[in-house]
Amino acid sequence: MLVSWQNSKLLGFLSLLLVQCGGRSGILDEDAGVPKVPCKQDSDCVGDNQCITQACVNAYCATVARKDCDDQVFCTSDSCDESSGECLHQWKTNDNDNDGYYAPLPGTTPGAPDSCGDDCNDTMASVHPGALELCDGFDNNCDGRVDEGAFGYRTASNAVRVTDDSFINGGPTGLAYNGSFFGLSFSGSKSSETYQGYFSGYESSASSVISAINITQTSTDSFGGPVLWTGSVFATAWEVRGEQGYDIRFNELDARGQKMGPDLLVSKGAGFSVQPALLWNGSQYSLVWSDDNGGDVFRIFGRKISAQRELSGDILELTELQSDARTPTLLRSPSSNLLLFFSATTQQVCGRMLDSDMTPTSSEFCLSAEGASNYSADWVNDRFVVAWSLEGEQPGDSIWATTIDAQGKVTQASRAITSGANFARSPSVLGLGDRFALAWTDDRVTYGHYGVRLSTYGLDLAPATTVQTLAETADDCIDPTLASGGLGLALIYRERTDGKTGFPYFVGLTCNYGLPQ
Ligand SMILES: [Ca+2]
Ligand SMILES: [Ca+2]
Ligand SMILES: [Ca+2]
Ligand SMILES: [Ca+2]
Repeated sequence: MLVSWQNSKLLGFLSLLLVQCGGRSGILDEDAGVPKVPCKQDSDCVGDNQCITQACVNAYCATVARKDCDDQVFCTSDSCDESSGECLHQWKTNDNDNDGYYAPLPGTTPGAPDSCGDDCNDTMASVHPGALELCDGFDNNCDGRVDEGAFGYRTASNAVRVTDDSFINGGPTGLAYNGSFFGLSFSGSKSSETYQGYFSGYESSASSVISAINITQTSTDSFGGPVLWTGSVFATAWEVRGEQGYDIRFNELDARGQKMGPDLLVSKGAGFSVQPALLWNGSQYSLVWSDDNGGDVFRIFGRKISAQRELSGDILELTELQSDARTPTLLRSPSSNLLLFFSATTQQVCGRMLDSDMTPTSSEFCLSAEGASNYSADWVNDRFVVAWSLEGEQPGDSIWATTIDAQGKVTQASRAITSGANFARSPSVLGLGDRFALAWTDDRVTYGHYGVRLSTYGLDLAPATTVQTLAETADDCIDPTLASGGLGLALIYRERTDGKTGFPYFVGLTCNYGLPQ
């Protein structure tokens, strides 16, 4: 409700009358610290601030009334414009993707009465209540189910090699969809050069939108890192080799892959700061990485970064010295954050709950048996699904998974969720609301030879579709990563030409409709 200037003057006049009748007792504490203005009558006390009423009290101007702008609406922040005296009612959350639906308050469920917003994804304009459900890997209509009606996914075209012939080695590191194409990061080296981190763009059809921009641009080795889309920019972080060890840098990229500003140095000090992982919570970034601080044991550290690409607060220590912690990831539920890491001491996948300020809210816990290797996780409906492979002297024959709730409590004991191969490794979990997709590599087609598989699973970890092969070539296809977007999902993986060399590949996936295959 907006109150006009005239009305506000009238209200001021009425309150002045009331004050005068009451013998000038209603002086407010607005004037504390303000120099006193002498007066003889009320008309001497006309100030610039239209939100207050002043009167002459004991020969000095005093504030006797302040305009009440409270609209009794929980989801608005109320204020008064001092120059006009108009009440302002600012909605507490934003509509960042301009689809007409507000984001929920942090820590609330979209559409809940206290959420002040029902947009279940405020980085995508194609997602909001009532939207048409498309095959795009997102829950367009905010009913809690992604691509409902689909029975899994299949490749939409042939896979493309991301690197051109100038590269002699490389591997993918990150993938995110921006509403029109997938941004992809990879590490690559050209003949006799260092490794560098690159950024490319692909449509679902695998046609190139942005070709291999070197985004790390260092004279020493640097590598690609994770990529996410905030709704307006891509964000990425990477590691750079320096004289003393490695450092972590961060930047944002626009839709052409161009940096939004100078690189931000996030880690500091001697030693190895490596393996960055990124999370965006709608208003700021959380960046975590593994760091030995110049000592012998790696721990996980983190730092917040503002939407203006500025460091926010100091470096936070997120794990304890008791375990050698590597390869962190950070995930978000509506009410908590989950830090996952790999304990090199016990060879286990471990974790810890954090609040949105990255303050630990639980002690550390481990989810896998000893002997675990690669892991992946995502938030699915009301739980985190965490998957890993086991690796002793050789890889185990299955991908394992468990589920934990938003407080970190295990809700389903870990168990093998794939079968039918001799060796299985490198899971990639992608939440689909009421189920999840899992990509992994195994040798089910030819003994000892890796191809990329995909299946979807229910919340109870039971398979919902049969296993699809997404990549099977003369070379091993390893290290798959899934992301939502485009015609459904997209997959990046590495085709390994021998023990040491390989190249990153991209392929779009689309929904299978009809009977399960
Ligand atoms: Ca919105
Ligand atoms: Ca939206
Ligand atoms: Ca849906
Ligand atoms: Ca969809």
